Amino acid sequence: EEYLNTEFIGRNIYYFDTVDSTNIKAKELAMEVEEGTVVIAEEQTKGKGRLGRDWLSPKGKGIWMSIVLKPQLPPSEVAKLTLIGAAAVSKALEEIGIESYIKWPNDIIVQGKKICGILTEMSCELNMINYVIMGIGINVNLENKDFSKELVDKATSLKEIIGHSVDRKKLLGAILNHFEDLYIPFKNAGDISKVINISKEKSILIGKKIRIIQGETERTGKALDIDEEGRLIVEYEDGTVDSIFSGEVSIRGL
Ligand code: BT5
Repeated sequence: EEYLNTEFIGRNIYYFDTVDSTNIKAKELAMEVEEGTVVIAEEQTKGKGRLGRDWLSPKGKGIWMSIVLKPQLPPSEVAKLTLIGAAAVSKALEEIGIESYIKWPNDIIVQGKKICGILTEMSCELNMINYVIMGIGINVNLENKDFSKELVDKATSLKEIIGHSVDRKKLLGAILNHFEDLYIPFKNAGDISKVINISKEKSILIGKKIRIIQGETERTGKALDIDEEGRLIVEYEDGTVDSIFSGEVSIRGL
């Protein structure tokens, strides 16, 4: 509260000690709560990543939260919300002195390791969004021992980076403040110009050789840019250039 400067993002907070997933809880509440409501938990027992993957969410060590959004827009606009979330997290980290990179579309990377992931889910009807649940998971005070063997080399936390614990409330406030700041122009006027600037400035992909997985197909190419719609522009190995809306992207060789 004391860190929040927003009009409506995070003005209504549902706080849980333990939940299966804040995205699931937020979905249950979505139709009856106002826009900007945040569901947050100390621990998730079934934290979700994309495509059915798990998200490690140990008790008291992270920010595991979901924001309920109700933009009156067609579902085709929803991919942009993930970029807004990533930009807001990256800006908030900057505020506490942490340099981060955005791995389009939904990861935040610090010192080459994943520190935050975003899972955006939506419900729509008649080609309009009913609600969007934007799930954000940030590794704040996890220690090396909290990560599984397979995660320890590819994930990190703020505590690992800085060497001491970080105030989760302060960071949460900063994220929500930045989020609202970037979300309002989008909701009111479809304007994501600021978000695109941040996405490009902090992009870890632009200029790199990447692997793009979309459903069954996997291709390699080079990430050239992020366009004004938030799409990643890719040059494939055969020289053709395409822009992609979403997908699974990994940096080749990593
Ligand atoms: C994501 O999926 O990165 C989206 C994660 C979203 C988590 C938040 S927490 C609040 C809200 N409620 C939920 O239930 N979810 C959201 P994806 O790009 O598919 O990455 C998932 C992969 O990241 C896993 O397969 C692991 O390899 C790795 N991973 C799992 N837990 C991690 C962690 N705590 N930190 C870093 N990497 C992790």
